[in-house]
Amino acid sequence: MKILYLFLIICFSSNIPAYSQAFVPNYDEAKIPFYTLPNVIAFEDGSIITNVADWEKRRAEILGVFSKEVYGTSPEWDGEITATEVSSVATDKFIRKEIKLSLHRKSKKVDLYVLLFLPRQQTPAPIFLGLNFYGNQTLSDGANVLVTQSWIRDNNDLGSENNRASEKSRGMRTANWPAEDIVEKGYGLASLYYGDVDPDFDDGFQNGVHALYDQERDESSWGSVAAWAWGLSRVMDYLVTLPEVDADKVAVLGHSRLGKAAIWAGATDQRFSMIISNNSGCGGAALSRRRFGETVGRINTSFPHWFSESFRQYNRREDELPVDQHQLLATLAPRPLYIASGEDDKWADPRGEFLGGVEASPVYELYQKTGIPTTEFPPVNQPVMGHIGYHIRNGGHGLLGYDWQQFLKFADMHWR
Ligand code: GTR
Repeated sequence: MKILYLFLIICFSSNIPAYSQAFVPNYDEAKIPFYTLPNVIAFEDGSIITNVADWEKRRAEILGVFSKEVYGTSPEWDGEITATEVSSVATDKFIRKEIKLSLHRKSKKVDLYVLLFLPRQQTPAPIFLGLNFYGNQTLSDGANVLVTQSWIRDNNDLGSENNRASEKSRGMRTANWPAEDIVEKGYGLASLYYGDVDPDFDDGFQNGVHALYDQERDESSWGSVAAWAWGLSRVMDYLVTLPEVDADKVAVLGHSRLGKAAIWAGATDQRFSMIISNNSGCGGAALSRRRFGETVGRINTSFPHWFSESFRQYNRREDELPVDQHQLLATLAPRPLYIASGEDDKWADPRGEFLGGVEASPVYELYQKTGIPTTEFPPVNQPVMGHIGYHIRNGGHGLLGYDWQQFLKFADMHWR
């Protein structure tokens, strides 16, 4: 009792929420609490779904629940987008363009800068579209790729200070975004800085694309993950207008928090015909009820701006969630979905990410597609690929060359 009292005093006096002080992540499979997942192919009343038409009704209900209780509801886009070419460079292998997309709504405007690599040998080209963490300038050595002017996290290695990016970061993420390998395989790559869409700090939703809308918020309003996903849809609005792009083959992908955004983008926008989640963890591909590594309570405490306020009622109450993440993955069916984990990325719960895919698979089967072709957790560096693909590679949290090689294989398998 004395100890508890002391602990509370420390929490109050240091202004740190008791949750983060008390939180100890579980990394032991044997200590996962017993849980029961909502049946992915059942209606809320328990009746089993046996056909696609019923599933699609259920799908709409499930998305409604995720909007209301998890990510928050994003507004319909009713503004206008203008595109201005900032630069264009052609090599014998690819064309690299940077385009400013200005989103106009009422008297407001937000600019998104999209970096686009298009292969020369393939028109129209299938495209991988993903948000990046540190600005377009990190994806290319090209001197004319703009250094982002948006708010950015400080990072010594990349030379960002006082929340501003610097020249030092130019080209420093090309290993994570291997544009040359991608175009060589006949695919295009489109990327934009996620902070252009919504700066990643708790700003009361005053800036980024949230600011395009009136700020009357309630507990189900869109958080940042939903805003990032919404931004991806605005880029899609633009990509579909380009003759060089095969709009039926646009894969949306993301790493980590941006993997969560990629999944939500795929769920809310059917124009994305492939979805790739890299190390997306809690609020992404991992089952929340497992409470392995990062948990709902922890993520809502560390990042209160990522999800809707209503998601917080499930802090430490995962069993009360009306949905779990396998149901979100199921809403992506029958589109190919790839889930990638890192062996040492325990925080993101690799096995929970795999199980998310396994538990989504019955819905793929309703469409006569194989989801993940095995229920056995595969060994490290041995990908499995059905209509849902999965790998766990060695190494930790990151978007690596190995991951891209599998994404390219998966795209070849489904699109060639
Ligand atoms: C972590 C967070 C994860 C993951 C990661 C990232 O701090 O707890 O959910 O999203 O950040 O985005 O790199």
